[in-house]
Amino acid sequence: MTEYNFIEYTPESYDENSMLKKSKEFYEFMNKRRTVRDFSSKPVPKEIIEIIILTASSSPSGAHKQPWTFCVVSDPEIKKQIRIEAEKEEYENYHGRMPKEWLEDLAYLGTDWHKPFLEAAPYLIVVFKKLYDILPDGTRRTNYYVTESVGIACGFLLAAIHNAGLAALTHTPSPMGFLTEILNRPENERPFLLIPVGYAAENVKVPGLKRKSLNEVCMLY
Ligand code: IYR
Repeated sequence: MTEYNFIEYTPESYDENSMLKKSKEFYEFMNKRRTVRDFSSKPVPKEIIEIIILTASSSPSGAHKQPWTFCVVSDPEIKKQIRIEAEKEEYENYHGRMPKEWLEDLAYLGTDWHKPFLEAAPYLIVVFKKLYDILPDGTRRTNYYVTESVGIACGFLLAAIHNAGLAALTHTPSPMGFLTEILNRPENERPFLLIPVGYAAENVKVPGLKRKSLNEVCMLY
């Protein structure tokens, strides 16, 4: 019979009042998170970023393959290269590649092809998804539910960034192939998200948006 390495696990448990209080507090805390596009250049200790990435990497994944690589870019030269290539693509997006409806949907965000945050933020976390693993002997081992897994890990990442009192932007320059080249990533990895991280700029402004109510997002059966 196969022996499995199952170990004891005791989840934290709380009485119902504490659960309610903790849940409300966590909701209120998470509901304060906003995407920002203006960053302070104030430095952030690298150790904080590393712990944030460990949190992201603690997220569940298909067959526990952890099919992600988080590239942390702080080198100003590499940030500049990324900005130049992202702006080239975004220029095309805003000048013909994005259909009218998309541009209309983005209008209230005030975005355009200029991406100064790619140099201003102290860190760019470039998340890659690993379609398969390459074993030391060169053979391929497939990964499962890669997009779902990396999406969940990015959710953990954004929550950890917010928990640290830092700000982030989930940026998706499109297409993102230039990130593979600039960061010299192997053939089994694909760029997934580009996340500038740092302190929000002083007096930063964000769009005045409303979130959907529980009734709009939740159906009870
Ligand atoms: N990638 C472009 C356009 C853009 C698309 C969506 I969907 C957004 O929520 C925001 C922007 C850009 O970064 O400007």
